[in-house]
Amino acid sequence: MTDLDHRARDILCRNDRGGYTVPTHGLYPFQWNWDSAFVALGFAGFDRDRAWQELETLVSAQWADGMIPHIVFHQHDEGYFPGPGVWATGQTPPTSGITQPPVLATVVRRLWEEEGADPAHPRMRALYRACLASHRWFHTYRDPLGNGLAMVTHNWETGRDNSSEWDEALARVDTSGVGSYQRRDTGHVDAAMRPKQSEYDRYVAILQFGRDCGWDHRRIADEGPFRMIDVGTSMILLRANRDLLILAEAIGDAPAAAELRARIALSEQGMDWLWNEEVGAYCSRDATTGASSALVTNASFLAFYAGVGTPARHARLIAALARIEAGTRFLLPSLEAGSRDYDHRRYWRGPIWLVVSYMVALGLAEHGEAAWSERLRRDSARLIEAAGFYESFSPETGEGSGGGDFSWTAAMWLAWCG
Ligand code: 9YW
Repeated sequence: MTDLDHRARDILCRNDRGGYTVPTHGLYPFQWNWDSAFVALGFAGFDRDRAWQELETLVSAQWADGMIPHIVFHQHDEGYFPGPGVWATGQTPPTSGITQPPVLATVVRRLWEEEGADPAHPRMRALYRACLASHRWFHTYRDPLGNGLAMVTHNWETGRDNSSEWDEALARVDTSGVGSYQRRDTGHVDAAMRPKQSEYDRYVAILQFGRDCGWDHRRIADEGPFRMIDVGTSMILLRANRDLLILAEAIGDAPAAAELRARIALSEQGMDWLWNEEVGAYCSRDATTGASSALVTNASFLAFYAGVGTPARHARLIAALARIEAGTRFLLPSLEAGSRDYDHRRYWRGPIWLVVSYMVALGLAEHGEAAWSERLRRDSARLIEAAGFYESFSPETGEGSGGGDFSWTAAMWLAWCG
């Protein structure tokens, strides 16, 4: 084991709060949904029980309607805004009222296969049921166009919080009733690495809309102030449905398998609508206006991970990757340099996030693009080697940004790039 292997394990163990892991000490003191799925991959290499437990603790907060919340507030901490009192979801344990990208089923499949793929595996079977309920929640509440894509009703649900993709939709959000509040994030890290105040007001306004309708997910989906078809969530959900289908077939759950096959076919077709021929990439679209973001982000390349696209489209995506590579030092930036509001230090407007790089690299390898996949892996390793286990990294300088000793970055070192 190398020194960095030891450090990565140590970060996961130090961020362990007993059955779940905080993303980083201070800045994010609770359990986050997709973080935990990636963190389980990190634990899997040295503590199998703890890996499963991370996922089980997450789904213990699943709502009766099937939603797996984006944050679970297991213990009190004043250091984060918006905390449980602001969300006011009335759940036990307290949670936020929105979700995050459903990577869970894909991780469950991987852990289960690593352990011999026994259909009777009790922990897999319990998590299978949780994933099925969560995917059905997406299909019931988050497919307003009936085309198998995933709508998000808050930019936080995408996990790519301040991506430029949301700017136009956010600009329409009324912030006049937001009132005063105290941000906590800028007390932990440099404000230049975080969303701007005007953006934060909009995030809070969307939250308040959900809270004011008692977290009625039907109403939020129909009338909410922010309704985007997110390319990232849509691709991740498609992949997760494929992985869940493998589990359904192994278990012998024929009705669910049939349902998942139909869902997958619908999504494969629906993805056409996200393809922007002019840009040569899959882009998010506004569910209200139908407008394409026309932006190439790291999520655009999740098409490989989801298994969608024709050879011609793949060629255009690879051309976009080559163009991005030619213009920066490290892959894969969250936004292409030169795009509107690109900023190599500001969160999801440029910095590299290793969990997205990992999913993209996996998809590239599965589609015969071994050299590109390896390039992403090597760049990710170099970033950690030079800067440490940061939340994200500048694609230009390689410097770390956001929180340090970050759980999912450590997990990516252990499970993928290290
Ligand atoms: C916030 C925890 C989360 C991630 C998100 C990332 C950030 C939290 O941190 O959001 O308060 O802004 O954008 O993807 O799950 O690591």
